[in-house]
Amino acid sequence: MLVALAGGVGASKFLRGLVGVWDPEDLTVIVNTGDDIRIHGLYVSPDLDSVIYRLAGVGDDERGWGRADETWNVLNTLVSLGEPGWYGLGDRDIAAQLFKKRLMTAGLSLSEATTELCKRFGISSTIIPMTDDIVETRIEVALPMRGAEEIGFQEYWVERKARDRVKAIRFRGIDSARAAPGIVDAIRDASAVILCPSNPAVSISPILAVPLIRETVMAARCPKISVTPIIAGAPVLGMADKLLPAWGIEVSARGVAKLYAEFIDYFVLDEADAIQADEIAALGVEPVVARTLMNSPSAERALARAVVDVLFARH
Ligand code: FO1
Repeated sequence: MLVALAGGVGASKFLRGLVGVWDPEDLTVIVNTGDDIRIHGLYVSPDLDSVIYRLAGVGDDERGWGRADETWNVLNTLVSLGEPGWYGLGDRDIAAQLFKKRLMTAGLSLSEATTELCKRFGISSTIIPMTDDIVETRIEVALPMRGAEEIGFQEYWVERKARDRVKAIRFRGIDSARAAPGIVDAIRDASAVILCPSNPAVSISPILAVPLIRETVMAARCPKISVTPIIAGAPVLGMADKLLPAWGIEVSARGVAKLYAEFIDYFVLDEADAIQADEIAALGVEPVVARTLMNSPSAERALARAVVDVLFARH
């Protein structure tokens, strides 16, 4: 069993590649929920949805998030009623949110509702939110004329387009968050753990900050590998460059490798950063140079193949 720790867009592309070269039923994906947002009376888990939609083959590849062939009638109507329109929930997406809301109102936990959603979408991998408890990624920003203020992650990322200077990142509720059912056993039984190419500060770190998940990953004896989300000093997707410095992490493959060096065995860096391989090796982590830009389904598969080869050809 492979276990992958995942954020949203980058992870979902890598995972689509992975299920092309690895038995999907032999894969458990643990997904960040710190980005979750309550809006229009719905509980939206963008990272979970990105993974589900992409693995189900219904994700939008151009935007990266949400569903393909989307229409926006519900959101436009809400806006005409004076409701906020900054968060782009399309009609098809809202249908899935309504289904999830019905399940959760009936008493299912987020992880149970996710299992049901995956079943309906025909996904054979196991997808588990990191916790069923509420954890919120909060960003302390310096706002013009208002000084320091803490805002929600989606407010920072989507509404304010990451334009504010980030002073701190906090995961509210993390200390008491319990790993969702199935996670600890999956990591204990894993033949390898993969850290997907996701934002280290707000996608992978919240997962590893759930106390029991961190403990179990650290104690797991299987090989652990991380795939860089940074190529040539810039995030492939998103705005990680705005968030990493708030944690004193250099925006580079080397910077991300350093963050995980304590527990990973391998770090996959891009060919463009091959020059950093020696420094990564000096951290006690084996560097693996590969093409990491996932600009086509075949590139996603090739990257996943490179990861699987490292994990199983060398052990
Ligand atoms: N990202 C945006 O940049 N703008 C949006 O309007 C937006 C809407 C949205 C709706 C559903 C969903 O599942 C994801 C959505 N995202 C949007 C992406 C998402 O909020 C972030 O990219 C992730 O949280 C970062 O991992």
